[in-house]
Amino acid sequence: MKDTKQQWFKDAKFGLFIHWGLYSILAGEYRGTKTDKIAEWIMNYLDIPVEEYEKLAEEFDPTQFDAEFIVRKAKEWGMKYIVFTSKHHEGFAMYHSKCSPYNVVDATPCKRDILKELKDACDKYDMKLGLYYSQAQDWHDPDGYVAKKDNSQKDYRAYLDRKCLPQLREILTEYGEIALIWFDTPLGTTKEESQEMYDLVKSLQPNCIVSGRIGNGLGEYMTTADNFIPRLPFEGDWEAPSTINETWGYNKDDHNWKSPEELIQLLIKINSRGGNYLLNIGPDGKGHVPDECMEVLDKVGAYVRENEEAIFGTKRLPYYPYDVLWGDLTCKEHYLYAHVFRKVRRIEILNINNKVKRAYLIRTGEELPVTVGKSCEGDGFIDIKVPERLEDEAYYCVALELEEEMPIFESIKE
Ligand code: FHN
Repeated sequence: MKDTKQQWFKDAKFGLFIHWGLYSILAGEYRGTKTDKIAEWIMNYLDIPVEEYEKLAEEFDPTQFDAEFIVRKAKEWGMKYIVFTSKHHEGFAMYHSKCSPYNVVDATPCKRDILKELKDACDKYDMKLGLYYSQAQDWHDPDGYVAKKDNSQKDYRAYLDRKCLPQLREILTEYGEIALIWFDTPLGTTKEESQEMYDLVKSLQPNCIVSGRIGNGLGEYMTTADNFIPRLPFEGDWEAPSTINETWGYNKDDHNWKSPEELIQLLIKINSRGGNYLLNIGPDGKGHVPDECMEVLDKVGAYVRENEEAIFGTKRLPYYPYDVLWGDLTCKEHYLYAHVFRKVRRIEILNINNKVKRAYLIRTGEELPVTVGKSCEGDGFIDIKVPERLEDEAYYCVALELEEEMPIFESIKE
């Protein structure tokens, strides 16, 4: 079972992923050819030569990027941490790297250390900052791995010594406390090499969490596959990295935004199964986050803020033998939370054996009538009467204060 040993991560439940790099300038299209794949992979999928791709740096001038604005928004949306791409597979460092001139200060006209701006804003607003770092894939360094291509002539060790390990050292020594390093796509990295990276992180910042995708089973929490939710409550610390549309990096043609309702349901489903939801935004080349994306997140944030006690700090729900048709459940200590996603007149929780002290609508604190009993078949149930004025509403949450510490669910009898 994976254990980060960091209480903040176990409690966090909701985080913001930011994919931002030179690919954001291309926005899914290069010289008239569009990619129908994830936009940050455009260099790879469209076979853009390094000498051409790297020229994008000369255009990088993100006049609309405002780190404080993004951090304030993440706070407002109820998120507890941010993970930012310090270097994605393209190999471009979004901070002032001393070991590679291919970075946002030395190679661009803007000369802004984006990571520093973000870290300062996070410190100002008391937000945890984690850093994505593509450890194995580096499409700019001649010896970095490139997925889907021939890597047989690469001197991976030379790349590790020349770029990967020194850059990890930089991001962990030059920017204060880093909450976690989000490794990704280890490809051919050996167990010894992953261990070396792990040891380096821990020697520089012992409390910095190492993500699951360092590879070779060494991460301190499980990172699910992209947009993947385990079917059942999953033990240990884990996180589901997810997109709001269909891409991570900005693609001007991808308007397939999930609705606020879908995102709220996904968040609660992940939380009820014991995980954190790491939800991505992809600013454009100027640093602007698409308006539709912000609008969706504002609505998700309103639900999260209003019902924070039913999200932040919740624990994995004990195995529950069926899907609740009106919504979903989360729990912590003496509380069970009923997140109502459909219009209903009663909220029934079946196959449960707890005594309930009281039920209240989190939004207002108003107590609601609750009955606890046994069905004719002898199964325990809890039944809450929804006030008439709420019968035409959905997306609210009712808290149940229980006498016992955790909900006690019965398994379904034959
Ligand atoms: O290849 C990357 C992809 O671009 C993106 O960063 C995601 C985020 O989880 N990780 C990899 C694919 O799983």
